[in-house]
Amino acid sequence: MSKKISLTRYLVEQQRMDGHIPAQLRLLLEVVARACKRISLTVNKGALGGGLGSAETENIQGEMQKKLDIIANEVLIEANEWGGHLAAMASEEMDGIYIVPNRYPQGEYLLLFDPLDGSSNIDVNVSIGMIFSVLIKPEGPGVSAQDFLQPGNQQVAAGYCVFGPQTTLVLTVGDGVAMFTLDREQGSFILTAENMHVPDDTQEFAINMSNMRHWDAPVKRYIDECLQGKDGPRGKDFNMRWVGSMVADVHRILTRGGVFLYPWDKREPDKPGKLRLMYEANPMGWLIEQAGGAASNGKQRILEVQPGKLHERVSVFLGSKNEVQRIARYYSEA
Ligand code: AHM
Ligand code: MG
Repeated sequence: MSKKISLTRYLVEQQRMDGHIPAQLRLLLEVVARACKRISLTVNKGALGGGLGSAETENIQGEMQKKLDIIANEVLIEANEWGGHLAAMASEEMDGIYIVPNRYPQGEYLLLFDPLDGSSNIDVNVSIGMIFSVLIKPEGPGVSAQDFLQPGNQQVAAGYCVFGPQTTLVLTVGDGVAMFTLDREQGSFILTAENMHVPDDTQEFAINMSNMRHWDAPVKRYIDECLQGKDGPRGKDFNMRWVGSMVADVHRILTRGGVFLYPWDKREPDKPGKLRLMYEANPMGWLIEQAGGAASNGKQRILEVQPGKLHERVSVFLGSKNEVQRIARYYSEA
């Protein structure tokens, strides 16, 4: 790329292009990016920044919270509550919604986030990230958790930030997927890839294999065929990668293709899956679709799943289109 394009310039140009994004949405995305820079600094300091270790508290999902889960959540709320662009926020780390306090103007957007994705990787210096999704508050007075319960196809912006060897922000406003890399000397995100594309085919899958005995038949069939490689029905060898941070696994897939699976399993049969629909699967699903891939729960497009509650869970199959379609076919044949 000959001249450097900052995130600010990219968003201003998006705003100018046929009013592609409204000014308030541009502000929102800039504020989210600024919060990501702050979280990135804390992540980079590691043990020196007081961000490692357990907070000794549990979130609504019954998961132990790490100090960094709570720090990142606070950074995102503080950064976003005063700008006048939001009506309310929802997070993996908060039971209910956070309504913008009365002392600040209320905007028309709703922001959802997983402030720190891949929490089990924080203390071992492996890539982690944050994921976000933006919806428009339905018309009417006040704001309630009900206002958030919109399917993913209603998102107006979505993205994630990976805190890895590089800090990388990836986003969509419904016009393809763009990637920005944090230039630490300048303190700004610089455009480093546009129109990211997930190849239709792949020879790489990502799944937590230790859960194999708990999977249902279609997932067992799909992975079994991958493992048979050249000698099996697929006629080609597959490679496996599993970072254990969805952001890092999805980032790899957006960069070079692949398929990511977090299926329903028998460990918790009453839950539709481990990952959360509204602030993990929906934003990632939309990004992958915007890059030409597919995202399904095995039975329907993730973006068409109607959420029944804020912290709803879902099975996730996303990435290279032909693999995701194959898994969906195995479900329909089962
Ligand atoms: P988190 O948001 O609490 O970090 O949990 C979600 C993470 C995903 O990033 C990742 O894909 C998955 O959980 C890893 O699960 P497992 O521990 O089964 O490997
Ligand atoms: Mg997560």
